[in-house]
Amino acid sequence: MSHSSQTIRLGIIGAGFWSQYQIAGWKELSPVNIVAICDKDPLKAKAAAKKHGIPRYFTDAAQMMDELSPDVVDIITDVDSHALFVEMAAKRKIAAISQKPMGPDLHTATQMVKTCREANVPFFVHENFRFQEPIRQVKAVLDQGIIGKPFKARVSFCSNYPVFQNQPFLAQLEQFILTDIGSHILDIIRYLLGEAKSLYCQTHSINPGIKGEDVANVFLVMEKDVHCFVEMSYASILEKELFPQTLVEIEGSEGSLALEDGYILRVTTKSGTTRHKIDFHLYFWASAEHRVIHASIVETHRNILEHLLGKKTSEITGEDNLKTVELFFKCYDSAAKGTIISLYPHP
Ligand code: 89V
Repeated sequence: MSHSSQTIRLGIIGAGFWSQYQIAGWKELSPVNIVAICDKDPLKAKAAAKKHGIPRYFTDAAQMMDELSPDVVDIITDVDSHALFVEMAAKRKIAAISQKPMGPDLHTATQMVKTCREANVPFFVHENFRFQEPIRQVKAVLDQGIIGKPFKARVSFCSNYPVFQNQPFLAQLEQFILTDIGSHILDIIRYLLGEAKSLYCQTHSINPGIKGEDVANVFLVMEKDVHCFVEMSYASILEKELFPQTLVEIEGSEGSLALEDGYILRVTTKSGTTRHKIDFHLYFWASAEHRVIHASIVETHRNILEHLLGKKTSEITGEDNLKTVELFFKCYDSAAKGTIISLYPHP
């Protein structure tokens, strides 16, 4: 599919909490025309169309695809419906973007990637954390070789933020923190440090009001021999609530770096330490508490758009994201069995 001189015609599936921000994010990018929105609830679909100036609304995604043949659909729905909509799009040769996590299990996610590969249809997962400006800047320091060869890392996302208020379905998930936040954090680790060769994971269920686990601690050994400790929690009552910050510390042969509270990037070498505060765009539609994530939505969309316009391969294709999906489902296997899981080498 080549759209080099065209506008990309986009259909939105889902008018829930995140949809409003993803629509706003798409509207920041000029060659995109949102042609319709679909939600099974007609009132929600109609209200979202009115709010965002979208010309058509539907309650049936197949009907939307058949009537309007969008170039791409952005599937912003609960995890259990992702495969259905991706398959619906692939059958019609429409490119698809799935919200994370890609699928409810590794087998389904693998099938989704296969379906799109066989239909020769571009498929992306809306994995936005790696596009956060602070994470991009950590990667730039690593790529410049300032701290030498990394050998140890610690990545932390620990909070007591009431995430269930905006997204009540999260409280009903049997597998919660590794699919919801692990999908982001383990993807950041792959982005910064490459693939893992083994992992060990333990989980806790602390909040009695939710079905799944809300704490996960993971120890990864990376193919490049970095030892990486990852802690994720929505049960952490800390002195300072850090949501939605991801903290990172990486030690290398020539120095160390840290992404600290307040988006401060510290770099230390034998010549000393520098610290600077990382700035990122504050969009008018972003909420104050999610602003780092909301800014990253635009960069996520830009990356997908460049792929659709034939400019470069996206970082977040389904093929790539399947490696992240494999990591968080293997974490569940490790926690259930209490054993270290070896991962296959990746090409
Ligand atoms: O992006 C997300 O996964 C969101 C949040 C960071 C709030 O958990 O659900």
